[in-house]
Amino acid sequence: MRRTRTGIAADDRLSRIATPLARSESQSQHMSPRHPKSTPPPLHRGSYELRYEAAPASALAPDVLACVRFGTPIASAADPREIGIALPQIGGVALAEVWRSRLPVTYGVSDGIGWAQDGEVVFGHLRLEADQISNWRQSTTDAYVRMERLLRRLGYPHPLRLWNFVSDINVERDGAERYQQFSLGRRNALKERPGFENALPAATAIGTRDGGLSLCFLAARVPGEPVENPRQVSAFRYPREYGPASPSFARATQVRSAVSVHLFVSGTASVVGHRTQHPGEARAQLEETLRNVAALLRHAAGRTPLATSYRPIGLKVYFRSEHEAPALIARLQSHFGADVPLLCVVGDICRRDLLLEIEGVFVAAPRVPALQVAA
Ligand code: 3EB
Repeated sequence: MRRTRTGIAADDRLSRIATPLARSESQSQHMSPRHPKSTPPPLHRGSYELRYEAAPASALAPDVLACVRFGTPIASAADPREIGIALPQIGGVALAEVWRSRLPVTYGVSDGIGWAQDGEVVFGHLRLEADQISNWRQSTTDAYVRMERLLRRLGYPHPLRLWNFVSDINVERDGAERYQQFSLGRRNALKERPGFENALPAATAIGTRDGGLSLCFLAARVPGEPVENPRQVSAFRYPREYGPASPSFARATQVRSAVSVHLFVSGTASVVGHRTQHPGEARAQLEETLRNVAALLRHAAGRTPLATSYRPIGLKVYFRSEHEAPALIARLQSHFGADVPLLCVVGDICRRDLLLEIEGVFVAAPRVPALQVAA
């Protein structure tokens, strides 16, 4: 599959964007050109969507880009779209995070990295087992460099959303927490792109106990727009007390298409300014986190003429401990609505004093009613 079907009546610009491979190398030389404030960023095609759904029992359908399961480690999946993360799931029916496309999907494994693409985006997964990691800083850099190389080669040089699952993320060795070593390694790879601080993707970094590193990524042919949170210092500008390298991620990535605006919200926790609020108090941390998410959504809606208000398509919540989780889940449902798709797992949050973290994908309907489409 080389040429992709054009699902929407694409204007010329859109079909040019979809022309794969040949141009991708040169395109990726000058990564993430920043768009002057007056020119809107290139439109995405909106070819793919996320759904949290009951984990499929049989082989994946052809339209699936990725199926991420939690708590059921997948030893060696024959299908690279099958991704397993070793974080136990709690709170009701087991859900999988399923990304689907309405364009033809092709998939494969290159340089040990599983990937699936649809001409607009690629979803991929790089796994390092414990015995492949001797130095977390160096291994993280190597993993990111490999990811970047693959993205350039496939022609999707713009990461929109990254997930980092780092075993024993709070463990301290030689005076540095593993999260800090990871952070330094990630920055050392990403800083190879000129102006990388202004084009950071949304991200999550969560601890497992499986010994290894799992890096999952969603990347696109054209860039998304980083969004920061007015209640929080940009993670990239955290003071040095949190480690020698500040974390390289944006609070969210906004992705505009002709019919909708999506917002990929990074792992969000009880951090105001740069400080943890309410250490040891899960309920209070949840309330602070909900205020952070609300502030981010307001801010994102305010800067986008197309978007009115965002509604969640799916929320994922990481709890440091199962203790208290039922009451916290009930509170989440009362805040976002009982029918919001909610995927809850137990995992270590990257700062020791944080007890929970929320990430999500939100969508805003366009302001112009004529453009509205059925969900
Ligand atoms: C915070 O606000 C909480 O290092 O990729 C959240 C999301 C956090 C992503 C990352 C870290 C990361 O600093 C921690």
